[in-house]
Amino acid sequence: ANKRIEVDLKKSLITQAQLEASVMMERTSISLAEVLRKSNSGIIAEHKRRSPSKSVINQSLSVQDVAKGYSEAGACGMSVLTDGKYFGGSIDDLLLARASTNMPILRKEFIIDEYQIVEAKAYGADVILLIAAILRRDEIKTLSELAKGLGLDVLLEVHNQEELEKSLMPSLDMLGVNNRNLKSFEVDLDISRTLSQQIPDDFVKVSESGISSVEAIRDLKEFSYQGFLIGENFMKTDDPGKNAAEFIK
Ligand code: IGP
Repeated sequence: ANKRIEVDLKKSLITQAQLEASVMMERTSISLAEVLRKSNSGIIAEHKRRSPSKSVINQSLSVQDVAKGYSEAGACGMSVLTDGKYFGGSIDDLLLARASTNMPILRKEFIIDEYQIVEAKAYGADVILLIAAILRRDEIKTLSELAKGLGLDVLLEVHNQEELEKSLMPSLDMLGVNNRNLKSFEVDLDISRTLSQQIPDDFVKVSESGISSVEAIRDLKEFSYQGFLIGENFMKTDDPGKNAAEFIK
């Protein structure tokens, strides 16, 4: 289909037809948006080994143990980074997480091609991330409609008003405001506060990145956020599940 994805196809040695024949395609997805609407905590806990802004975060724990820890802590959902280049993840991490928890799982990836969405479903994801900064409006539409057709939830990530305005459409379930500037890596929770009024109420609002205290969450709830995506703060300890539990009780 798309030229940009040919490299990935060769690397994974699996065709879209093979993905579509996977037993996981029959699994009923769990809606993260629904879980967040009903939850008080709103915690989406991320598995993150390393990042461009903070090279090593946690290289020693298995994704299975992290998934079990987050599950036991009572998190609403789990985010699994499958990007290898910048975050040291892989598509197998998604499958291993799926085997270890019943929570809804978000595939955290730079999605630019339909193949990656079929792959997400075939490896057990319930939600995909689409990043407004790297996609045109027509691409967001095509990709989100494909995801909805597969029963997946869509989390659309924005960082400023322009990205938000170009992206709003009914095939999105959640609007994520990334507090981290993807170029400078600077974190500012004011970005969530400022953009909140401009997000229509039909979308579940998620605040992403740089959240490190219960107080910050309490404050963001005042701005009608119902989801809080936290990675580094949980992963930097040797018991991410225990750390997450502190945010949920
Ligand atoms: C988690 P933090 O600061 O809690 O580790 O952030 C998550 O928001 C972050 O990993 C993230 C991300 C992304 C990673 C948000 N959007 C897009 C890769 C791609």
